[in-house]
Amino acid sequence: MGRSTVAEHIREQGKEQSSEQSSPKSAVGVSSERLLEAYRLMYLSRRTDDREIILKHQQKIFFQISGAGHEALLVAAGLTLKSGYDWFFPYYRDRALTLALGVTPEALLLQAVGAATDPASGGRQMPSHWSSPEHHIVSPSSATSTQCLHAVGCAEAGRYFSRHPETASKHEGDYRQWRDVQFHGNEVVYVSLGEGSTSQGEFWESLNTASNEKLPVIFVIEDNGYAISVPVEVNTPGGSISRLVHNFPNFYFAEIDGTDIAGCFRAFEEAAAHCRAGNGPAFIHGHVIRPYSHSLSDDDKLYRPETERHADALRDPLSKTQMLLLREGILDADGITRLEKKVDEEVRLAAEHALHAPLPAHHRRDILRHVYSEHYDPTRPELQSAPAPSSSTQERAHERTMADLINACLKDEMRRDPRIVVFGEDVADCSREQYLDEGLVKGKGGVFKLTAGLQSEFGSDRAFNSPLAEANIVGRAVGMAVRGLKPVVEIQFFDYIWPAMHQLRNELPLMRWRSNGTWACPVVVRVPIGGYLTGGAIYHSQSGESIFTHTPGMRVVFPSNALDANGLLRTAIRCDDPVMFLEHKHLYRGFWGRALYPGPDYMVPFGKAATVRRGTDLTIVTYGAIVPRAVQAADKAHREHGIETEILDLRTLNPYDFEAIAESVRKTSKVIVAHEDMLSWGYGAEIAARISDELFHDLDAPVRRVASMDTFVAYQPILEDVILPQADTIYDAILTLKQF
Ligand SMILES: Cc1ncc(C[n+]2csc(CCOP(=O)(O)OP(=O)(O)O)c2C)c(N)n1
Ligand SMILES: [Mg+2]
Repeated sequence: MGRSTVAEHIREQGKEQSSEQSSPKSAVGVSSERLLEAYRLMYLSRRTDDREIILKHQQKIFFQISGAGHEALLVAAGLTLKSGYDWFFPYYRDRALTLALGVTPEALLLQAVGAATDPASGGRQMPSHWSSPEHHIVSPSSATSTQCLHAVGCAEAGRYFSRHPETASKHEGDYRQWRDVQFHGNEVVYVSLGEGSTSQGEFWESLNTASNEKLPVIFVIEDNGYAISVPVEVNTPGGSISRLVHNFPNFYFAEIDGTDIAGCFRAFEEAAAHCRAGNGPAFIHGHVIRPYSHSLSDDDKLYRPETERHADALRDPLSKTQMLLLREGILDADGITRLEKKVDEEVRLAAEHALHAPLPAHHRRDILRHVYSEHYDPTRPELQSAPAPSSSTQERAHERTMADLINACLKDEMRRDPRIVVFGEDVADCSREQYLDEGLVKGKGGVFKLTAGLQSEFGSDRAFNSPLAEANIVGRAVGMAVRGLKPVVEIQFFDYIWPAMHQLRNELPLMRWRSNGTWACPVVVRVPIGGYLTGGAIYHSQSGESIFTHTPGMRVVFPSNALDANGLLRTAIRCDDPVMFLEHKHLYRGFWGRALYPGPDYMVPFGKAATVRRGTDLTIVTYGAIVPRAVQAADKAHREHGIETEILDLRTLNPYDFEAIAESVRKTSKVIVAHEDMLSWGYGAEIAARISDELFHDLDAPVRRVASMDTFVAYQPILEDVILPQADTIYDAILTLKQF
């Protein structure tokens, strides 16, 4: 085939990938067709960036960050890996990757203008936040490195479905109904980040698990020498991330010139072969350039001298690849001009379409769409079922604790739904399975034993220990849930939830909204919370639920008794949203609120308060461990003063039952909002504000709050007693309020 005929052939083929096997290799070991296609995509990527830059200067788009200088590495990745088969967690420089996978320039520009028809986010995310279910590109956040753990979880899910293919089938009546599970035994997962972002702990946490589990993840480090203005040696000791990681077992490693297209193809082919063969993960460290500033909000002349920028320009992958085409005789100057003109026109048309695209509707209803699932409504009253205790007299003879009934619910649901996986710190019975098999040990099953027996019954594929790293737990769960698994993970103590905060605030609850409903990760995060432990002290007694009720997209559940815990956990597991399931440690094994096992299908809907005590004089709105204390206080106030107190147990904090609150307040005209967490900026502040706002005319007294002091929980019990609200604190509040 002559030069221009090759070019025409490629142009005819559009984005179609050429068959590497059947085409003769050029001198650099890559076929002419593939090199030509690579150049077309690289040029397309650069021109799309350039077009966005013009549009930004014209104020027709609102942000721009380019992929310039990274194109060779990314086109090689996109043409080597399989679109819609492998999985992709790219970062913002990966424009060329997405184009190579088949995303159109128009789709990218639709995001830049924030169009309603932006397929990645419907105008919700900045440009360069790629997402496309069709191409298996999963919606990212802007946070550097959180995607690494998602990639790991995604690879684990692929392996799980390959080992248990029967679990992929749909199931009516729970979140599975809306999950199309796809998997291939030899799929790989791509994840990329900049060299600066390798400083983040979550990157290292992801290497840890990928290595340990021999997962087919290709980590791509796009090393352009700078993180905004911070040079590589500030982020990376010694300046080479390759040197730092090379002791991780099971990896394929390649450190390459990421501006040399042929070398990039070789590295990705070898990496993919290593991963597909099940040998473990791969790590490709590509040295690239950043010819433009970090973004259009940055000016690199402020921190990079002309000499350095000039040296970079000499390595521009576009000119290098163009030279290669000429040198190899694949295309002559005219051919290049023709190809580039065609791409220019394609980009011009794409921009024109994008600029005429409809803008998103900005009604409240539309804006709130996809904060939560539209499929499964966990507040449906029909979910409330009657408990169906066993008819055996032996079973009926003893009521079970909250700990027992949470454990029972986990077992029931794992029997019912083979997609549930449970992991966290110490949750397995015994990681060294042989000790269990040989009957040498009984097994642990959680520091509070809530997951006892799960590994023994369901196997180590479904109940296992995580490393001691909370972000690792939640981040992997996100990646698994995106693929259709149902992770029910445990954070050992609420006090240690903070390392996972990025995942819990910026990833898990946002996936559905930021992708405009195309991706979701309905994970359940179980967390022991709260004090009254006499000796728990600062780091085993904290509350802090309002931080999560202040996070859109996250359901927050806080049961006060065994039966509710059982029914609410079942709803949490079956529903289609992320749920923070808060379990008060002091209620786990107390005598308060024990119940008979209600059967394997007992459910309690979210957003429905329980009236724990009826009364006409005043209302207490509360939840969790304050419920029994409020009952104690109310009983005393009745005994001693004849006061009739109504107590509402909210049971779920988001959503919460304002109707029940309003109904009670209309009856009593006096209300106390009581909780264990600190007073200031606590959960009660919002409830109190809303009551004052919406029920002002029904009130005969100011809304009162009872809560802990604005400090942490001390070790010495006499200090803890003063810091946390007690039954007597509530009793005093009842008497004071009654005087109005
Ligand atoms: C967790 C987090 N911290 C800070 C930022 C702000 N930020 C965005 S990009 C960036 C630099 C990233 O550098 P690098 O990883 O080298 O990627 P590059 O931009 O050079 O491709 C920073 C600090 C962020 N997005 N996320
Ligand atoms: Mg960088």
